[in-house]
Amino acid sequence: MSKRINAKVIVAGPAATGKTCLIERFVNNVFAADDATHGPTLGCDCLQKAVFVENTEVHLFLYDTAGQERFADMAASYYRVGEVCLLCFDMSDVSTFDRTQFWKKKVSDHNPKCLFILVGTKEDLLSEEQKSSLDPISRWAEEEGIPYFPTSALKGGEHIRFLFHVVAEKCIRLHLSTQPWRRTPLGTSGPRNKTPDDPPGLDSPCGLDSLYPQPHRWETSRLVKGNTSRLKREKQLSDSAGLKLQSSIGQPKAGCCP
Ligand SMILES: Nc1nc2c(ncn2[C@@H]2O[C@H](COP(=O)(O)OP(=O)(O)O)[C@@H](O)[C@H]2O)c(=O)[nH]1
Ligand SMILES: [Mg+2]
Repeated sequence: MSKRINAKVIVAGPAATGKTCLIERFVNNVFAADDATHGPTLGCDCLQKAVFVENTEVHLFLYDTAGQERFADMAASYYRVGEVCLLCFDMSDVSTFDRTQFWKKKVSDHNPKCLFILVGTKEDLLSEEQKSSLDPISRWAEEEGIPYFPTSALKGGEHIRFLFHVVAEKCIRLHLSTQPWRRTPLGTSGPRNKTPDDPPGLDSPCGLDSLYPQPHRWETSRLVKGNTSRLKREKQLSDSAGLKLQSSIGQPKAGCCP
């Protein structure tokens, strides 16, 4: 029987770094900027998508915050409930990386336990030479023990799927650490008995060792090509999971928080 967990993810960083486009690419597999109505995020939006990691259904609630620093405190109620924070910066404008420190501090002040993942956006705009000029950022992330993912919402693809897979794994680990009795005993096909104190980066390039040996399944009909019954199943799941939830400013709405 599959297990289900709800996980809350804050997406933060300066305005126009591509936070909304990143989320929309993951949730709906579209490039949001192609939509003529796309504009700056006001307050905080929430989108949900479920991801399967082995036999666990992880419902990711993605809080898409506004990037203007003067609005930072309006999203405080989201910072408090977030388990993981994606700190976004625009790889084509390195000054946005410096400003992620403001958002990191803001989230940490409200939620000292929140885990961070650094996300570089708009990688498609960089030449190979420009990409290597960002090596100090990778080194900073490594020194801080923060996983780092370069992405492009324009191109989409595996990088973004892998990023959210890692987010889901991280959330599973957090849930296991708060509910240790749920761990599967050693020797079964379930998760390995890792402890929450395991240092990151033991056997994974992204700084996280995988809880599960099997690849994930994605809960959306768009991303899956396969036989009809599987597609039907995926469609049913995406109908219930891929919906865009209410936008709200300041306070999380009932439907937006698991
Ligand atoms: N080339 C490129 N442009 C992007 C990408 N993601 C976002 N953008 C551009 O950046 C603008 C701001 O993106 P948005 O997601 O609204 O930023 P947010 O304020 O951080 O939510 C969009 O209108 C796009 O023009 C990307 O992956 N590649
Ligand atoms: Mg936005």
